[in-house]
Amino acid sequence: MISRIDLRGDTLPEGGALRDLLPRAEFDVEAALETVRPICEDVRHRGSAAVIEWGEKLDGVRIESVRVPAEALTKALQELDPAVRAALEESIRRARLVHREQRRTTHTTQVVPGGTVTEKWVPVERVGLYVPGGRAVYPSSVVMNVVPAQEAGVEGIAVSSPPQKDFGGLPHPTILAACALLGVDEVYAAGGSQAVAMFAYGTEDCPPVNLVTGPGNIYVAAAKRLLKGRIGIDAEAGPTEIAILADATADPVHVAADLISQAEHDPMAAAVLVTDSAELAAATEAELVPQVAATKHIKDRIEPALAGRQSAIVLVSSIEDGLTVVDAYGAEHLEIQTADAAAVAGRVRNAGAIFVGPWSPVSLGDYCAGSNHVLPTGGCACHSSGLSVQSFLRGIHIVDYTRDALAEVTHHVVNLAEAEDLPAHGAALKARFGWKVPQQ
Ligand code: HSO
Ligand code: ZN
Repeated sequence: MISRIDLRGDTLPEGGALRDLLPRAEFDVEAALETVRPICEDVRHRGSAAVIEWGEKLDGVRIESVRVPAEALTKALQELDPAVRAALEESIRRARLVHREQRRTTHTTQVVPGGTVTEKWVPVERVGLYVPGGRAVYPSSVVMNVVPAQEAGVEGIAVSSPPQKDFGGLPHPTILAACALLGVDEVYAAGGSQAVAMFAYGTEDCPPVNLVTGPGNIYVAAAKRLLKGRIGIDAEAGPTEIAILADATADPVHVAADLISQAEHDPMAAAVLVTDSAELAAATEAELVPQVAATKHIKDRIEPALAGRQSAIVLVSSIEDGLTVVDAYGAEHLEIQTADAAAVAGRVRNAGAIFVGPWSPVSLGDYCAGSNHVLPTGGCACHSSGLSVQSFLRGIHIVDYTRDALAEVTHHVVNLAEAEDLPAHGAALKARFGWKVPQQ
């Protein structure tokens, strides 16, 4: 059901060579560019009519209007199951606690007497938050996108999610209810690349945005890549990944359940166990059989995800080597289920989010830990972070020098400008001092 990679024995290869030994699916965004280019162009030129037509073709439902009417949001909230409402409210409350603390404060550095640089944090004016609605619907992703945007102080927040055949072409009602709970009233029934293009170019219904965030399928990722520059993007999210670094102290029942939990997302989802315990590896394999058999999405997602080349049990000689492996892999989610888990977690360099010990499963983080679940996939954790308040802010430097402070540094600027063969740069300072370099 899940393959094995045995890295015990010789010393581990370095960097790229190690990465090549580790399991990872192809996520060929480049190939999807050709598919999404005409769709984005069409939305650019024909606006909402194109969004509606592509929705009809790709989501199988024709809608009257792309903007979700306010009454639909109110109705969805009224009809929301009270238990789901309570859970969403708790998820929002916890996420706010964490994200509120990510706010940045304006900071002024006095570089020299009379010369200051202030860094001012300014929220992006208008953002488009994408919430997927294909294989599964993700009201939890509404929370994970909207809360950091709100805590950052973004004024214009628009959400888009694919129109659903079973709900008269509206996005899923739980998504609408989550928007209503969060006070977001600008919601669109658009999915895939047409939604990203709508946000980027704007239509008669949806003014253009500055930044698009949120997970999505390969077409959403391709549209983000295509339109990046015109809009800012958070990341090109690929299929979900869980890696678990575990030793003999881990419970195979938990390990198997957690691997399955993320395999449930997608046949391309990755589940990777890295362990120095052959016993735990064998026990987890054995445990996967009955647990997988009892799942709801066994054939379409869980079995293919676990059997795919992106998933494996990786055997290592020691937890030390395990740390090298998980760093090379750079998982979206990394669980540490070892003795002294907090200390081991403290040594991890590359991961989207780290879940410490037996009582912090990834599913907790997916919904109610307070952490964000929009995280870097595909190894991007070595250079990127998950969604946060910071994703919605820009730091602007404000430079303020007096005459004396400028005079004092002019010779340095002039010399550097000469060194770059850009004398007019130096002249811009000399012009202020009678075309001379002021005396030191
Ligand atoms: N594990 C997904 C998020 C999610 N799980 C939403 C359940 N719902 C990517 O972090
Ligand atoms: Zn999940």
